[in-house]
Amino acid sequence: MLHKLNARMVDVVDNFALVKSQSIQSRVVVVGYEQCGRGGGSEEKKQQQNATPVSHSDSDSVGMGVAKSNIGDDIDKPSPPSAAGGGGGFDICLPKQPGCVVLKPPLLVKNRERRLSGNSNSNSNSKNNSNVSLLRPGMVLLKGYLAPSVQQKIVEKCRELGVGEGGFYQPGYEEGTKMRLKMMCLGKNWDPRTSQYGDRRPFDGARPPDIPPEFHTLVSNALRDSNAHTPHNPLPSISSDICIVNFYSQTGRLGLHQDKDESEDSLRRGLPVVSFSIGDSAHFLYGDHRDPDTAQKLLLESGDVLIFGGPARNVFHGVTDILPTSAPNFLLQHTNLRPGRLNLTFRQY
Ligand SMILES: O=C(O)CCC(=O)C(=O)O
Repeated sequence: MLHKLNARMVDVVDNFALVKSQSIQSRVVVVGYEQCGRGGGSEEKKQQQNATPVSHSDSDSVGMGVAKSNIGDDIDKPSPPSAAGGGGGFDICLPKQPGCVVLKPPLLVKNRERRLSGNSNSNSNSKNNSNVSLLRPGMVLLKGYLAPSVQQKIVEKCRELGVGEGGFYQPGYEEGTKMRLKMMCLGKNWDPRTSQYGDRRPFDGARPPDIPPEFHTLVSNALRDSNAHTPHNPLPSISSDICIVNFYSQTGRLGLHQDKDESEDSLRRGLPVVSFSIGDSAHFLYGDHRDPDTAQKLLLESGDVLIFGGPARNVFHGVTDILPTSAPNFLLQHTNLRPGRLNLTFRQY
């Protein structure tokens, strides 16, 4: 489809270097940095909302007691688990539009996106430690920790693994009801029907893909940087052998639950869960009880890393809603990530 170039677009196109072009039959469609993909964007996001959790009074999240095993309204109608698309899994990215040309943003736009993501160096996960909040003992938020290029690589890797064997599928509970997200396990499989870890997925026998080595580095760097801000109460490091990757569409959610299917030793030692948020923002609840009314509410945005371990290891947590069109433009531009949110939680069994 030929897009009309408005005055802003002309300006944008004037300033951008063409990095990739596709000639489709006799016509080329040029789509500017702001417009290819989902549009909308996060430039207007109010970052200060996030630093301080506010008290929560939503009533539309029903808690779950044992790790993700009680049914809340984070579920869809009954049906067996299914990997979308035969042997392959659900594709978290949309097909590229024919003729859609990805343009390099000018320095001004790049710098603004880096500022929004709290990073000055897009080649590392973060060099900027100023956006660290201790939410409660053992629970640390690294705001905008993952640099844009890192977020992009994570999406690309998850997409690649997600469409293959052991990739994204829609999980369901024992009762046959489905969770309101797509899931892929790396390292070990977590089975929502039994709340247990195993080497293969019971419903199709697939082995979970390995955790990519670069993900391990990100996790240990995040823990190191988090501990630098809490030197008197450092969290133990982990050698993560499980990563649960969730993809929430814009109607996705996950009820309040505890992560307590890891080994007794891991739980006893308070080995932290390290969680990466990418794509659309989400409202995240956490608290001491499976009660949304007393839980604290936090906005998790693309690039945020949340860590909970030590005294916070058993915190109840969940996702009440996904904020539509809140993903950063750079990410949509470069990955064509579907509307929704990608979340990776790393744990050690
Ligand atoms: O999506 C999130 O931020 C939380 C995910 C989560 O709680 C889980 O996978 O156990």
